Amino acid sequence: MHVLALGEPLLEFSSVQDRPLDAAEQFSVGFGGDTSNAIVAASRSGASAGYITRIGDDGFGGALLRLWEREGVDTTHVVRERGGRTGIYFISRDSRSSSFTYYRAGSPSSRLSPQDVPLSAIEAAAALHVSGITQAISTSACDAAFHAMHAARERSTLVSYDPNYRPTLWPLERARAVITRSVQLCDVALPNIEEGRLLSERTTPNDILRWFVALGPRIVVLKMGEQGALLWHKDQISEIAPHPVVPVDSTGAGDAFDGAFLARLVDGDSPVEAARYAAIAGALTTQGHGAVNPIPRRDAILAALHEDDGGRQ
Ligand code: KDG
Repeated sequence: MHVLALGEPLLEFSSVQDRPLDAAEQFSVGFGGDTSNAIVAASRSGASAGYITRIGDDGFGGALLRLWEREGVDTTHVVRERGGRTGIYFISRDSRSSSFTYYRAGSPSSRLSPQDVPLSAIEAAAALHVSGITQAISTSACDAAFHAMHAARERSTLVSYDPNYRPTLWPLERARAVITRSVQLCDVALPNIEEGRLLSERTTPNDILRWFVALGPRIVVLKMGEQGALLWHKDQISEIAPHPVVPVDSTGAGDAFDGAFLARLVDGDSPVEAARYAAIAGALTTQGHGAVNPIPRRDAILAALHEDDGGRQ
């Protein structure tokens, strides 16, 4: 396996109209869960990918299993809990922003624990991807994430970490403590600028980037949406230009960036090449509704990269 991820997948119900949740009438059904989104993106970019999680034996768990099977994501380490109710979330939006409402308390993934972490699979993987959302949903899931990161470090498997700070899931002070420790443990940190601002209490992109760099990862990518990204590697900061798009829905764009970045990195791209590729994956993910459907495949990303390069060979 090139890339393994651990976390909570969710079924996604996205309001078809621009309305608050109490007035929404129709939803389109999709898939979400940041680490699941990332692993699908890695697989669509050609990585052999696997997922570690717990889901229910309900219909939503079945739908997720079929998603991963269709996407070629290995499910050997997916546990189906008898009687478990897989977590779901709703996206409602007004003309300017969207908001997430979760129904995930007591979900099977909130019972993830260190016993669910497959040490031999982590040893065999090139990279392990985890996120702050998993650490926020329960103490045992937080323990599982740390156990997996420590195990990966001890086995020289690259550790990738996205803070994905969600204010509705945990208080900022606890999030900051857990995220700081996790960034210290990872090789690749993939924060976005909004959470970076809150966590670091700094304002400029360079200062935010440097706050993460000071915690010790080998590579930091600060994702800045329509502004592109800043990459830090080997004492150098590189500006990654945005791929020009008019966003329709940015759900899952950062996760797609993560998965695409890892897929290219473990395949031998330099961090700059991987980040340029991943910025396009993230941008193209904003071109449709929902987290998973619009995640682009490798060919589409390479075609857009070629265009950005002015069609040069
Ligand atoms: O990044 C998109 C995710 O936020 C979405 O898929 C749902 O994982 C999710 C979460 O917990 O917010």
